[in-house]
Amino acid sequence: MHSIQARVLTAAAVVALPLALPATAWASSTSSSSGWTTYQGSLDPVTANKVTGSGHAMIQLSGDQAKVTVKASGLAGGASPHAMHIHIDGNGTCPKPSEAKDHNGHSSTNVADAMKDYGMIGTSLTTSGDNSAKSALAVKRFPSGSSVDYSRTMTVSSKVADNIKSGKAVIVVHGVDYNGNGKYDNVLGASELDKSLPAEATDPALCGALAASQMSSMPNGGAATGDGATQAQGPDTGLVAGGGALALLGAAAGGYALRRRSAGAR
Ligand SMILES: [Cu+2]
Repeated sequence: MHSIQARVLTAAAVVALPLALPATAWASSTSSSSGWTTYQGSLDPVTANKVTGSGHAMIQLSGDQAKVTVKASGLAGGASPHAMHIHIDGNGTCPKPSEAKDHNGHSSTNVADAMKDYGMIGTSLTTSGDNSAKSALAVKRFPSGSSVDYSRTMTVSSKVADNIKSGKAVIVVHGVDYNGNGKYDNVLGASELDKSLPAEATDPALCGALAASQMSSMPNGGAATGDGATQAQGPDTGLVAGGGALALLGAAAGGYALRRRSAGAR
């Protein structure tokens, strides 16, 4: 009898607790009841790839609509395009420095090395047009230069939406300058996904897992209100010859994930 009473009292206390929350907490939690839920994550450098930049990503999700904001700085400069994706179906984590491997005599992390952490490409964060994995490396439709200021509202697959909601979605910005010479070259050898490309062009630079957030704006006050991409189109960088081949990255990455899965990863 005593324990039942205690349980009832406890239940009553739990019910009463939310009522004690300040009005501001109610206001921010209504963002989900109005249909939009916000997910955020800081983008941290993949230090194994000699990256020192950083950034922040936010996705506001309602059904299959995603308002995506990515801000980053300190990336490989010049005209280097930076492929960016929402990765899914991995562990929802970023590669640790200890996971670096030898590539062409240099300790670094490539896309395949990090696959178990952040999974395969679910959405390509292109500036225009198709945003599926088919556009994984559509270099003309990604931000370029040392900083990124990206905002686009897009449709995502239900699989991607589910990954975002379950904390398995990871934002990855690619393209590194391992040897600091201002361009993508073969210091790390060829890309494991496409031998016609330098690994520097496809290796992960920044990475961040998304988590549900009560804040519906970016930390620096840069609220994501714009529709469409704000990032100017990057110039032709000479990687375009690999454009068709680059598009294969999605298929190659997907194939890699499938092999992992059939190998008993689940
Ligand atoms: Cu990616």
